Amino acid sequence: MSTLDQTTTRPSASGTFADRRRTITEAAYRIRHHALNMGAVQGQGYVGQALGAADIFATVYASQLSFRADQPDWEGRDRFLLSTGHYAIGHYAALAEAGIIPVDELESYGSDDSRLPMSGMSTYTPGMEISGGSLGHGLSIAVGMALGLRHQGSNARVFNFLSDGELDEGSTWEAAMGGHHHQLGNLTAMVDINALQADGKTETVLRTEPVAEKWTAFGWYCQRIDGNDAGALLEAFDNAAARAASHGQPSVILCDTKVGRGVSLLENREKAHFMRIEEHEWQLCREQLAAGYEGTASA
Ligand SMILES: Cc1ncc(C[n+]2csc(CCOP(=O)(O)OP(=O)(O)O)c2C)c(N)n1
Ligand SMILES: [Mg+2]
Repeated sequence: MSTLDQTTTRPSASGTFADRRRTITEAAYRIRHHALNMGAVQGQGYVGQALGAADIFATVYASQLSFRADQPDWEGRDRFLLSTGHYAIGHYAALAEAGIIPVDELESYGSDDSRLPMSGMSTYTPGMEISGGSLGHGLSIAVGMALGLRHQGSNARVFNFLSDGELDEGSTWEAAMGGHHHQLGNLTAMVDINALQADGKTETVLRTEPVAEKWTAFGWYCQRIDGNDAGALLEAFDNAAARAASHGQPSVILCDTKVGRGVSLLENREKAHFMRIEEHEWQLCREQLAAGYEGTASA
């Protein structure tokens, strides 16, 4: 939040690259920390995805998105669409980090009557643009929104977060064609390639590689990066914005990430899609996260 001005919270592109990267690294740490605390309340959840994608969420909210924390439905906002409803735990943590929902509310994640259900719902949560639990629909909605905003003469941008499992869905590729056909420079997709799905490794469920070549063939400006590297993320999102301005072309950023990133106990879990974590393990997770972060910060 520190880089955002108070009225219209378009993140500042000023400051050195190192400063901007540090802001993202710090936000990503807090997002991971929040996600562990949220998971601990239920003893389970999609914690691995939140840890894996924290750097992506942090980069988008701290360096790209224009929004008003106290007015989440402000018309001029950039739209962040969470296609993967089950990643909501990570998104809620990012919304709290951005000041859109209170940090104290995070502990209600997954509880009855909470505004933070386990799968993201637009009707429940401020800042949640769509209900993305039925996978493979986010990009189609994003294309429609980007088109609609352009028709309205709005400068707002649309960001769509997808998972590698969603590349199995034909609707994703129909939407990709639409984004190219309409030359939607106001649209940026990011794909969390964690090589995992509910039924096992992505390569064993449906071989989608070579992914970059596919997006390029579909007419998108495609970059593939280490999605757990804040510097690489920042550079890729900045490149995407510049490309949109110069070419009016939709962008996709393919982010290779590691499930459970930052907590070695969870990075090596065999069943990682939906994690059950024993009561005594949560504190160890927090300690491992903090130790890794302090190691990075002092490096
Ligand atoms: C249309 C649809 N089909 C199936 C499911 C059931 N489902 C929920 S999560 C998931 C895995 C999708 O892959 P991915 O998001 O890459 O999994 P992760 O990386 O989170 O393990 C599936 C198949 C669903 N929610 N929607
Ligand atoms: Mg996956």
